[in-house]
Amino acid sequence: MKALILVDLQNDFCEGGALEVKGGDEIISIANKLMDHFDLIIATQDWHPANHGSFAANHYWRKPGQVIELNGLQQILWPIHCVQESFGAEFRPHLLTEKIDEIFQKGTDIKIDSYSGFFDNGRKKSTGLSEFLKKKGIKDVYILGLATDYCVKFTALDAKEQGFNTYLIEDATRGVNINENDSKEAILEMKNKGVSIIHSKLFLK
Ligand code: VGL
Ligand code: ZN
Repeated sequence: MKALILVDLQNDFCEGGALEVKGGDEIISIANKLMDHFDLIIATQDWHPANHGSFAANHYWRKPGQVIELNGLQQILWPIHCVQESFGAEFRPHLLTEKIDEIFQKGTDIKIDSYSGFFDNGRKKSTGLSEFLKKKGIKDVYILGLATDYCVKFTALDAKEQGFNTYLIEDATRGVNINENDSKEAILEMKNKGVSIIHSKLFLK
């Protein structure tokens, strides 16, 4: 059984969003076409309270891009994004959300960020995604979405670590690239840790 995980296909990561990822919108139509080829469709949703500790605006004199210590972990500060119930946190309007079987929200605890769809960044709390996939008999997990160098990467690494055959659909991901090569390095790291890097044309003829 194969699952497709759509990582954070939300307005704030697409064109005009608060944490806009270049080319983010190009992924939506690929995701729409791919969904029919899988047994189970999962979406993750970055879902922060307005006072979340990853927002630069919630710290004195801090700007996006700076790194602080948040509860003992290194934390990159971001612009305010994906605030619960806001337009920015909604899925991109042309995403065919009726095909999504289950949504896993993350980043809800103000004291800790959560890039992976499986665990928070301190790996203390599980979202329940791993157990959910196992209960559904899923062995193969395919991942696409935003952003390659953060949420996609950590979701893929955790999927592999949880024992799933893990595939990254590379042409259906885009990165933040604070440093020019971040996405390239993220893909290399996933590959080195056993994630298979594939292209959507494997499914779409
Ligand atoms: C993400 C930064 C902050 C992501 C989420 O979806 O990759 N990046 N929150
Ligand atoms: Zn976030």
